[in-house]
Amino acid sequence: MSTLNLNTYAKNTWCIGCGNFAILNAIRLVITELIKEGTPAENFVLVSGIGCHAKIVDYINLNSFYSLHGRVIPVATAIKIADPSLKVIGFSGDGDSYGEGLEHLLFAAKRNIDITMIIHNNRVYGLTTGQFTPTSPSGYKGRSTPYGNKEKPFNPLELMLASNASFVARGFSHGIDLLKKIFKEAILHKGFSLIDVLQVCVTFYNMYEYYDKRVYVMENHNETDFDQAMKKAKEWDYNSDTKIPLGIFYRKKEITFEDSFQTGIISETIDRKQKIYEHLMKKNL
Ligand SMILES: Cc1ncc(C[n+]2csc(CCOP(=O)(O)OP(=O)(O)O)c2C)c(N)n1
Repeated sequence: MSTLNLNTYAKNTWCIGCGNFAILNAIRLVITELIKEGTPAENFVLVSGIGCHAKIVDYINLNSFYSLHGRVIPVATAIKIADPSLKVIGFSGDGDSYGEGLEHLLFAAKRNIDITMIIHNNRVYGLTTGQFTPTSPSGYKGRSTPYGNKEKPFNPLELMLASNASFVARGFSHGIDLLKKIFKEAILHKGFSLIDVLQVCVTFYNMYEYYDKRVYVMENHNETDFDQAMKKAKEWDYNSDTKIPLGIFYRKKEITFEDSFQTGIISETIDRKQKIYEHLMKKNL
C-alpha cells in the first residue's frame, strides 16, 4: 500500500447529519498522521461489528474485517495475538458492544490487550430502526419501547474503569478536534483503550441540541488518578439532565496481555503451526 489516500469508492449510505461522519473524518486524519509519522499503512487493521457504525470500514482504504454482531473483540483479539506488531482498531455500536458483545468487552479490558475500541454510542440500535439499547435513557420511546424504556441505562465508563481498562475516554460527534486528539492518544496508548463517542443518530435519536447544551471538556483533570476518574465518570449517569464531561478520564501503564507471555512464545507457536502445516502438506493430508 504505497498511497496515502484512505478514501474508497464505496457509496456512503449514512443519513445526512449522522454523527458517524465526524468519527470517519477524525480517524482518517489521525491514521494519515500516524502513517506520515512512520507507522506503515499495512500495520493498521480495522475491525467492525454489525450496524450503521460498521460501514465505516467500507469507507477507509485499509486492511479490515467486518465481523459479526457483538464480536469485534474476539476478532480484534485474534488479530492482535497473531501479530502483536499490528495496530488493531475496533469500531462498534452501543448495541454491538454494550449489548450483544458486553462480556467480550469486559474481558478485553480485564486482560489489557493492546487494542483500541471506538464505540459509536448513539444510544439506539440504529440500523434496525431505533430499538432501545443498554445506554438508552429511561423513558426512551422507540420501536420496541412504545410506552417508554422501563430500564435504567448502564454507565459504560464506570463499567470499563471497574473492569481494568487502562485508557478510558468520552468524545462527541459534533466537531472533530477533540475526537482527533483522543483517537490519536488511544491508538498510541499501549494497552486496552475505550472511547465512548456520543455519536448522534439524527433519524432515531437526535440529541445534538441536548448534548450541545450540556457537554464540556474536562480541564485540570488528573488522568492517572483512578478515584478522580471514577468520580468524573459518575458525574453523568446517561440518564439525568446534568453536565456531561468529555475528554480522557483515565490512563495507566500496565503490562499488556500479549506482552505478559514469555518473550517469543507467540511466534514459537506460529512457527510450530507452520511446521505442522508443512508436514501435512508434504504428506498430502
Ligand atoms: C446476532 C445478531 N443479532 C441481531 C442482528 C440484527 N442487527 C443488525 S444491526 C443491529 C443493530 C446494531 O445497533 P448498534 O450496534 O447500536 O449499531 P448502530 O446501527 O446504531 O450503529 C441488529 C440488532 C444481527 N445482525 N445479528
